[in-house]
Amino acid sequence: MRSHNEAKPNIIGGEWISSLQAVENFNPSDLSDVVGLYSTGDAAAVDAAVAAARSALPGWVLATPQQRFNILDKAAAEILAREEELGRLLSREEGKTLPEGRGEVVRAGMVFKYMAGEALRNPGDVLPSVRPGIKVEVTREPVGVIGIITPWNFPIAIPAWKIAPALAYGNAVVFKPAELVPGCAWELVDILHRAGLPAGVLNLVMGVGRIVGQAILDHRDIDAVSFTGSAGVGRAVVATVAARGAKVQAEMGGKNPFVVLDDADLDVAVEAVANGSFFSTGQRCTASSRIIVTDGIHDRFLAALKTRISRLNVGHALRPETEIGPVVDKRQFEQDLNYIEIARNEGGILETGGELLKRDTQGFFLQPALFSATTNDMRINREEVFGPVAAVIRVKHYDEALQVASDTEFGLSAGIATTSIKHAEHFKRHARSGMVMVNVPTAGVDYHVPFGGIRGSSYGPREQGAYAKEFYTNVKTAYSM
Ligand code: UN1
Repeated sequence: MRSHNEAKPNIIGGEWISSLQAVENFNPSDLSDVVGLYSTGDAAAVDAAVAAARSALPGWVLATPQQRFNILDKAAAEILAREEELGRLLSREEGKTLPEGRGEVVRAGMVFKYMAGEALRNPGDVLPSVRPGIKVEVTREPVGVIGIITPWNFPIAIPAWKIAPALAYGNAVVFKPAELVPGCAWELVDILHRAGLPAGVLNLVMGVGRIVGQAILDHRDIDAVSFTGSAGVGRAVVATVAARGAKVQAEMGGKNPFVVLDDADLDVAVEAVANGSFFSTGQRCTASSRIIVTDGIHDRFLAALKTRISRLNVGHALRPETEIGPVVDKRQFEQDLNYIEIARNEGGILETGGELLKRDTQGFFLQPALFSATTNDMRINREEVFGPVAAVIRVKHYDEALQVASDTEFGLSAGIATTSIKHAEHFKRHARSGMVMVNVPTAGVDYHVPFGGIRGSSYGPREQGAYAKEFYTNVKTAYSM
């Protein structure tokens, strides 16, 4: 941390406010490349942001659906028009490949387009009362001031899918992006202001979780908190926010299974696992990390998968030939290596990968690691790694595969590769998870349908699509005669 007046400022009450402290935003593909300097806030900055949000709220609650639509739609158009530039910034600060970065920017733009429409579609119900002469109206109201805390692995899409519905349904926001990726977050807040968002409706306070994040969780004037991050932090977030009686939604980790049955199309299965386990450097809560394979296809599948992933081109995120970018930072890299060591010690066989690769820039380039001969009770199959590491578990038949798939504390996304309608339908119905994928990767989801899991993966209502209103609105029931 150092003091710097060139740093990108926090944005509070519509004003650009530089703080004395700033952090450097590094490029994980090239640690000598500093993406920029970004101000960091503190509890006082959060206080100021909450006060600004509070005073902007009444005006925003009364804004017409057309006014909200126009602002969100205009922001969407600018995000989409700047796909290449923002995609580059995203790849540069987070380390996913340029096509992945651009894809994420488009997704963020489409989220804003969708949610612009949601501002117009906020229906209620009118019902006759069970008592004579009385009318019942059920409507949805804004919740108030929302605290939004986002992770580093989707620097623009996750902020978009929390901020867009918050604004569409008439809430004001205090937003803290992950300290590793303030760049896209800053651009997004800037875009929304230039699209006409009134001052104070959306406030950006950058900085570290234990200071800025904690101040958001504890603030008595924040009515609801939406968080995405690790399971450990997520549980503490839920406990803290619920204890003061505020609304809370947390999207946390996964230990997502992908089942490969004897009757699977081999190419489909290999592609789904290569993508689901390793693309975006495996840094997705929806990544497949437990690959559950039945006896009859096990050896063929393992050989084909090993060939496919050992050829993946790992390198600088902005190079055109790169398929897998670097691990985001040293801490995550050490965590990945630690789990590779744990898996080895538990008796897993490292089929391929797991080593640090030398490239002509300095970064944490990790060859995707695949283990075989693992069992579901090993730590490698119980704890989230959040890196390019996956483990194969061999099972006898579909019933055992389903049982192993469901034997986890998590429950976000579960996949299966099969050509059998019977097994596909059974799996859709019985997999214990919020999302089920048949012959498609566990990661990489649509923006217009609900996203979320069960058990240790998620807490509170679903995100995205029309379901987002369950969190970002409160229901009111009015009786009149
Ligand atoms: C996806 O797989 O397309 O943090 C989205 C995460 C999730 C989002 C995954 N909340 O990885």
